[in-house]
Amino acid sequence: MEKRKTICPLDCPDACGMIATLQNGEIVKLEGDPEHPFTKGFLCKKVRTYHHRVQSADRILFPQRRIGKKGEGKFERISWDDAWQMMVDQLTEIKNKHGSEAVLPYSYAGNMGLINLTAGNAFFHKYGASRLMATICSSGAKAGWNLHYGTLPASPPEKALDADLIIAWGINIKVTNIHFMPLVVQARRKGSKFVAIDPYLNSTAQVADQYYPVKPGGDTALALGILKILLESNSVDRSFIEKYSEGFEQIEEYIQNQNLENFANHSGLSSAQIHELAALLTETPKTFMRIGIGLSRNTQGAMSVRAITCLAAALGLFDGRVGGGALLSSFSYAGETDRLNYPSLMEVPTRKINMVQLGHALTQLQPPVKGLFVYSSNPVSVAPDASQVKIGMEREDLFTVVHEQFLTPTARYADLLLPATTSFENHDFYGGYGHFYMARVEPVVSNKGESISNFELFQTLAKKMGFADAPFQQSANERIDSFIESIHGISEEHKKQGVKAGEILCSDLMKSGGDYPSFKGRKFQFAARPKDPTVPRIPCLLPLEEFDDLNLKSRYPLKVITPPMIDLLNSTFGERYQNNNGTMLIHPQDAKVRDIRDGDMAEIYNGRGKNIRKAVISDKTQPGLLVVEGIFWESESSQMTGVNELTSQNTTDLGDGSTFHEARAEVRALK
Ligand SMILES: Nc1nc2c(c(=O)[nH]1)N[C@H]1C(S)=C(S)[C@@H](COP(=O)(O)OP(=O)(O)OC[C@H]3O[C@@H](n4cnc5c(=O)[nH]c(N)nc54)[C@H](O)[C@@H]3O)O[C@H]1N2
Ligand SMILES: Nc1nc2c(c(=O)[nH]1)N[C@H]1C(S)=C(S)[C@@H](COP(=O)(O)OP(=O)(O)OC[C@H]3O[C@@H](n4cnc5c(=O)[nH]c(N)nc54)[C@H](O)[C@@H]3O)O[C@H]1N2
Ligand SMILES: [Mo]
Repeated sequence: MEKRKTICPLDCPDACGMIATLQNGEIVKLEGDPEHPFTKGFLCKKVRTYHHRVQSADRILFPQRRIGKKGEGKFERISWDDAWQMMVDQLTEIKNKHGSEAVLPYSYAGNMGLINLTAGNAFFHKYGASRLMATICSSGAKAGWNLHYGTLPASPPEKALDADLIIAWGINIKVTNIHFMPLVVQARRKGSKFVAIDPYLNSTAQVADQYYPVKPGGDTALALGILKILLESNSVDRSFIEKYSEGFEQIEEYIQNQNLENFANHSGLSSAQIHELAALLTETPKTFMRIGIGLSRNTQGAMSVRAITCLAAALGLFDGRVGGGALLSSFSYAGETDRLNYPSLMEVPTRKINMVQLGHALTQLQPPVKGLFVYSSNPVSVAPDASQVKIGMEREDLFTVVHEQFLTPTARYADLLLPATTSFENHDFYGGYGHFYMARVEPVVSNKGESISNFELFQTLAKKMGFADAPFQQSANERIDSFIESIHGISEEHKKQGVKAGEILCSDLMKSGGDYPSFKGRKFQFAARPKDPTVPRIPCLLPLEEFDDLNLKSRYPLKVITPPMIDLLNSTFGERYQNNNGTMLIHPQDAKVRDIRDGDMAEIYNGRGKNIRKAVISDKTQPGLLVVEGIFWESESSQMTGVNELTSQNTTDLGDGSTFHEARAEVRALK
């Protein structure tokens, strides 16, 4: 039996090395690649059976045209020739009648392969479409981190092996970054402590030595509270601060004028707990912070990342010490993204539309969106304020193309539904955002049915539209080669010789990751210089838009966070759990006053919509906080509601990011 190496395409920090075993041209087994230096031979449960997804009878295998109502999911098969003609006709007509900006491409990270991830950008630049701001995931967190730390590589996760204290701060490692867990296990064998800071006792916090139930949005207060204690006990790292940073005195001045009780109140922890954490950090110079994106998904989320990053720097964790550091995203390589996106094809800069505000874009925006082109994303399920998204998707005057593998809730609204390959059928190049490794892949199996990759879709469509520019003549491999040449992090030798498929490269940037002394003259900026002068230069306490809104609080007293569920990857694999509503964690006190019993079906609702879930009564969550895990597909049993009916189109304080963990709601049992 033949074995071929590939990389998991899913949007996850681990970007696992995989080995596919083939029999008669089909994948019969998927295993972790033991030679992958970070993921070292094991796969998560959901991906171990990914080949069933590749071969599934439910895959979309042919182009189809809608014959039912939008959302109903009724289609008839058409030929690719008819599909191309329909796209060319509609794109031409929309451009002539409404201007090219009336078309909105909507894509995200269903497939993290760089070539397919960015495949539509050249095409839509040439066409002159509106530009989608890729903000749904980490743009708030990254904006916060970059403001103080700069766009430099972060600490490699492997540093945690030598740490005496590892902190999982707003990240559910056992669910969303499982290959970091073996590092934690090994460090603990050598005596390291493991601490989790999270609003609920998630599966990672359950195995921690100590758990701190911070309020959602309370991390800025917590980090600054710790810093206040460190300052008072003279435990900050003055040597790092003097040599490798600027502006610390501004934070110092702010903190001196605040009292610890206030920080404690805003963090949801007691002063004693903050003292305990400060003491632990003071005693443990080898501290590694694994910071999650979760804590940034609120309207002061970039601020939380800012405060934690500044705390890490004040402790000197970026001085290159063994076992010390902090990792949000690895930023492990940088290449010329123009070689993927070709912005030069855009004749005039077109309008930008925030993907977090798709609901607004489809229902309110002027001039209106008339054509929506969705690929590698399932916005009906994943975008916030889903009831608005659906109202928009139902518009009869909106022409919607969806390029998909499965009949997702979004695909049901397509006028034209196109079959997409899986990553196993593609050429591509992958990096990881939780480590420093990269790899190139070749197809493992041939295209199923009449499916085509994102890359082939847009290259062909460009030709059908008469776009003759050079980028549209490239093959996938030519584009990969061109991008590889530009990557900082790939050795000159590799650039010259080329990168072979299946080979796993380590970024050169790993050596300097998290180590300011090696960043030659760059200084950590405690007092940042945000472009927007209304943004504070230092991390400080500011109210949250929805949680701290008193009017909303009186109507919707409960806070809601919506973190990932272990067996789903965002909404991918939703097809495996149809008619499963998922659960809602509710604290016993909140359940009691609402007469909700364990196992009841409950309706969580607010002014935007509702979601029906099975109640799990548990003190793993705090009083006043509902934890709603997982983006299950809208289904009959959930009365066609999804978790994102509850979430808002509000954005983060910086980076225009999503605020999935800041909604207010009320809940009642469905009896
Ligand atoms: N199994 C699985 N793995 C995944 C995903 C998935 O859906 N399923 N999604 C992938 C993607 S796209 C991403 S971006 C990553 C995201 O992975 P993470 O970086 O882990 O981010 P989140 O999952 O949003 O949230 C992580 C934790 O943050 C907590 N949290 C929420 N609000 C706050 C807060 O204000 N403060 C603190 N301290 N904690 C808070 C949540 O309770 C949750 O436990 O995971 C990837 N991996
Ligand atoms: N409530 C709530 N909502 C969230 C989050 C949350 O924590 N809570 N997390 C948010 C985050 S972090 C993210 S990153 C977004 C993710 O949002 P999306 O990027 O939309 O992620 P998925 O839900 O995984 O949907 C990806 C779709 O792409 C399809 N696909 C996969 N590969 C390909 C391909 O090569 N070509 C094409 N055409 N299609 C392909 C898959 O079948 C799948 O349906 O969701 C966000 N939404
Ligand atoms: Mo994400």
